[in-house]
Amino acid sequence: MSMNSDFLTPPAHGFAGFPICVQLNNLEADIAIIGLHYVSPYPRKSVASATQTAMETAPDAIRLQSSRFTGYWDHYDFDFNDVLLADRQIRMVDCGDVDRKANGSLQNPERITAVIRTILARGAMPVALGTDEGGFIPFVRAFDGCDDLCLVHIDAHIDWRNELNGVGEGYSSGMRRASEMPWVKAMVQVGLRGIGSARRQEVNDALLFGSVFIRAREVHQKGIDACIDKIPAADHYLITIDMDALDTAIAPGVLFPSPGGLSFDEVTDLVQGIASKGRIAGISLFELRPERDINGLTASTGAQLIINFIGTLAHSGQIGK
Ligand SMILES: [Mn+2]
Repeated sequence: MSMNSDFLTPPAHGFAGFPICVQLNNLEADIAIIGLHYVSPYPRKSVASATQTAMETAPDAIRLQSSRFTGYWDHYDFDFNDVLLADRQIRMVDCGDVDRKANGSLQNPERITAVIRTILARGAMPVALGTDEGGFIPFVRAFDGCDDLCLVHIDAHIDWRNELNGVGEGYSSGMRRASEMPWVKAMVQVGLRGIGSARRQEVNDALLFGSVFIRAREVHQKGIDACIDKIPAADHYLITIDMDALDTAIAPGVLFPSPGGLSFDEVTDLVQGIASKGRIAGISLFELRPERDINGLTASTGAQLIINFIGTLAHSGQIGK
């Protein structure tokens, strides 16, 4: 598929002031921000489709909140008790959005997979900002060249439905579809709580696959180190965050808010623990619904998760030099 930006649209402002690169054939970067627009093809008019017509898209909402960190890359970050990028040279770009201008159907899995594959082939790490978590399915398909991949799914819900309303490529089926991909060797699901789409059957299927469940309550009670010990050893880890994993107090802008979620520190400590166990292959962040957000709070939390993630990669020596 041609990568001549037929379906990549530059944003008005790059994430945290990063330079913009929508010509992926010229991509030279360690970190590549990429916005995904995808809507689960559920037949009923679902709340999920509301974002299709929202004034502000999730990637742009996160970019807007990231703008206050523009030029701060050599500043001290007390989360690390050091400068954010650990004095390393790291090339960071924003590749714009896949199918930003599309109207109506936004079921564009082939385009998403092709774009992510190209980013990986150029040696950059994809940092995907999406809305509907159905977009995770084509995202993870692009990692077929990555042996021994462990998914770290941070979410209140397990997303193991084989289908919902006859649709198998929606936001309730992401981890089920991923489990069917031969390169996905292991899975850990962190932040589980409350009631979601899973019934006993989906829980049994996930456990039969070997998914490791770490409930939000377990994180709160035992601490993050005990949880990191439960994460399977793997050569590569692919992290995906559903914003509803985080506590509603810092991430109210989601479809299914539920109290008792993870704190910012718990998620960032988890990511740091993963970076100490193996190589991180990429990250995706889904399910921010800007039309439900309060004062951009969820988008701000999302932006700071990404900035902290980049800092973690720098401090662990996984990117830059
Ligand atoms: Mn969820």
